[in-house]
Amino acid sequence: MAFTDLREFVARLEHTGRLHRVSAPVSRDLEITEIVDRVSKSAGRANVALLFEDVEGADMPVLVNAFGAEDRMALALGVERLDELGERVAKLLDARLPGTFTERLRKLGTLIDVARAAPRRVETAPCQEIVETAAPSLAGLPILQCWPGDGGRYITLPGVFTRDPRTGARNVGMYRLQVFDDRTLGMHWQTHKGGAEHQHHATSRMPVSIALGGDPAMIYAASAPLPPGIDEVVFAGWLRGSGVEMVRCKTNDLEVPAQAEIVLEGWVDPAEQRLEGPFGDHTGYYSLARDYPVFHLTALTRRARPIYPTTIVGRPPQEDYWLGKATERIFLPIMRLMLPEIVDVNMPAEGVFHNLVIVSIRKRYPGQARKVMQALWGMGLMMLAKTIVVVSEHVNVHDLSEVAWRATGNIDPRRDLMILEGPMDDLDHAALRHRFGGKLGVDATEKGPLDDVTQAWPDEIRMTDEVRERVTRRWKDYGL
Ligand SMILES: Cc1cc2nc3c(=O)[nH]c(=O)nc-3n(C[C@H](O)[C@H](O)[C@H](O)COP(=O)(O)O)c2cc1C
Ligand SMILES: [Mn+2]
Repeated sequence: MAFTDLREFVARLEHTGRLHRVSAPVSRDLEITEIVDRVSKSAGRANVALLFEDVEGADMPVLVNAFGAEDRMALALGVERLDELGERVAKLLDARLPGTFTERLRKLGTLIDVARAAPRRVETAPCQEIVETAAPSLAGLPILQCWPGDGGRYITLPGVFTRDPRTGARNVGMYRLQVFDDRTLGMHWQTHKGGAEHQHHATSRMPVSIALGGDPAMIYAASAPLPPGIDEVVFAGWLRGSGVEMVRCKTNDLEVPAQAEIVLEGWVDPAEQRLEGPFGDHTGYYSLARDYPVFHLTALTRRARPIYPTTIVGRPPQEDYWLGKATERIFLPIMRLMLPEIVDVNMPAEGVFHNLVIVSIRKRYPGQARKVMQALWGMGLMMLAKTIVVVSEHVNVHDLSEVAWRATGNIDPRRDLMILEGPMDDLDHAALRHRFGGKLGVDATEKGPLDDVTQAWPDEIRMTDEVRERVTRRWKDYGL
């Protein structure tokens, strides 16, 4: 089921006991962070979405942690388990394969979903109930200072809309924005991202629009690492099962989701840079202040009574872990399409997406674990993965205790580690150079005749089925 907008999602969260309203007055400087950090790191029902209704100096509520647990992330995308999304993608990819007539008919149904995913242009939009073009200002927005060492206030849950200056193809990315003043923001699109690519090809001022809020699938889609040229708005429409309504901006020729809460219209000059940061980042460290492009505001449009959506990043786990988990589940079938030996993938919270990727594979020939690592390092934003650990197909990649056991026991470091160099995330603070550094591949699969072993590989300890069943059957007899 698709949500029309953020408030519908909020209502559903509240209705299902997944949202807590904080009516006590709170400060947008650090206090909200400390509350959210505790809530997002707690387990079970204590981890809820938070709607702060009385934020000092603001006349709109602030929504945080709406996506910060598996069930809320799944709800946002209209499923019960995130794995269902991967299953939908797998079906879509399979639809092109030949089959019997009825099979193909059924597959056609899946394809028609794609046609329904196309965005729909509308002329009037809730996000333009109020239009400020004469003297637009960010001053009315409850933009947070998240951490004590931050260089200022940051918008943290935006969809940044741009078009490729050469082809007109759209990109939407989630890139944080630092407030420089009431009309100027730092545009933190990192080197390898879609917005930076567009800027690279721009020869003059480039229109940029920023949407806050909108239906939750669209918010999520901004964070998804789709291949260049694939439109996040179509992807959001496919996730929702219905095209996203788009409206033309007032002061540039971009379109934004009509159902957004707040829209910032403006431009970026490809020649202009300014020091952005530091910012308490999702690595758990402050990212250093560096030069990034600058966004100039030309209009602020919004609903009459908007909700301001934001997120806190910091030492994991935080809300962004769940946005990433959705991506992991959705992209698994696509990885499998290229690398059919892949069984499962886990990017654990501790690895902050790019620091640790655990992959299980079906191994058939020498060097296959290395081939998988190298292919992943060549696949989209997987290029930024620092450590890739490959385990055998029967290993549960989501059980970090099992992975640590196998990955330390099953390797001879002289044979099974591969160290090479490549592009690194802008945020990697340990790389030898900014954005370039070493990568580690760990082949933690069981070794056998394929792998040049000189001593026989032992069997893993397992009880016989017969005895296991007997003991289960007789468990009460033992008085345990
Ligand atoms: C909460 C959150 C904040 C993010 N902040 C940034 C950021 O400041 N800069 C950046 O380049 N990527 C950031 N990302 C990651 C990008 O959104 C992600 O890489 C996405 O793929 C970008 O879209 P693109 O592939 O179209 O460039 C953030 C992700 C999340 C979930
Ligand atoms: Mn993109």
